[in-house]
Amino acid sequence: TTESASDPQSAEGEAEETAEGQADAEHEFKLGLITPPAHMWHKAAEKFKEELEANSNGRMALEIYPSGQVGNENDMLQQIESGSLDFGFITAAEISSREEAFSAWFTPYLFKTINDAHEARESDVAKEMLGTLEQYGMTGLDYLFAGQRVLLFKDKEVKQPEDMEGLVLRVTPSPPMLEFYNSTGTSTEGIPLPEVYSAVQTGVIDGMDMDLDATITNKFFEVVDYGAVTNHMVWPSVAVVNSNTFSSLPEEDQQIIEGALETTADYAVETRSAQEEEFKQTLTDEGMTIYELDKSVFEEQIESFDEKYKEKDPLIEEFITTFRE
Ligand code: 3HB
Repeated sequence: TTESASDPQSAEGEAEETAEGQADAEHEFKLGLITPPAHMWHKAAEKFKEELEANSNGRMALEIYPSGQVGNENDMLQQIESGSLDFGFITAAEISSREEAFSAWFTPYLFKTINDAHEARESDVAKEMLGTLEQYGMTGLDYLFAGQRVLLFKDKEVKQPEDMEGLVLRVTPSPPMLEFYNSTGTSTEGIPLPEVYSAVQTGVIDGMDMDLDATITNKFFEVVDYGAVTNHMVWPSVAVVNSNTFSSLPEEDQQIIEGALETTADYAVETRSAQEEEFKQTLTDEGMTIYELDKSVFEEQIESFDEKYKEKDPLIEEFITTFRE
């Protein structure tokens, strides 16, 4: 028994080791994220914690703050910049509002699967993007994928972009995502995840850009009837850390962090890609009509996105040119 018996973790298998590790830890880091505990990214955060604490023999400890407990993503970025929060798993969508290069990840239909995107994260161009965050006092360490984007509609089975005319669609507040929808002629509202449920319930929006994991973990199936599995964009979060926190660690500890994140990223993509069919079935069982929508219906939007975004930033151009088949 340890003095940290009140720690909820101590009820679990390796609790003693973890609790002791925490008591003795040289570094006690905090990590924030917007998603609730059932979401893939929270499971990934737990994996990161486990790896970090085990591989450092308890010298490093991590406390996780899910569900936007320490603020929305913009707040978390500010806290990471100032150093009051050490780590964040922040959506690339949020980061694209600050650093345009990250928009490249939202190039429509650039990747067939999240495994392809997971591989692309190892490319020089993806790493250069992470490097752009240094100017904000943040070090971008890795990318974690939580599936691809789909479309949910309250009461209309949308089969083509024209069917969205006159609808108000929720989009994550991110310039490239808004650009894609605006090019369909749809009206968009940028609404952060925690506010989406009531927006659709009260009829402020008629549908939303979402992913299957968040559809389930936020219970959107209670308030929408149709789900078009478009898989039109991948959905990365970026693992970021305050630059001073990271660079002041000895090389060996930096490598432990990087290694723990690498294992976490692999775990996330494997787990998530294996859940695709199960998630569609869950939503069907919850009474939704789930259907596939082919890439071909968005041909015009794809072309106009590539054209517009390649001109914005050399990293975006390189990214699109490298990965567009
Ligand atoms: C979102 O749609 O804004 C969102 C979805 C996620 C995780 C975080 C944000 O799966």
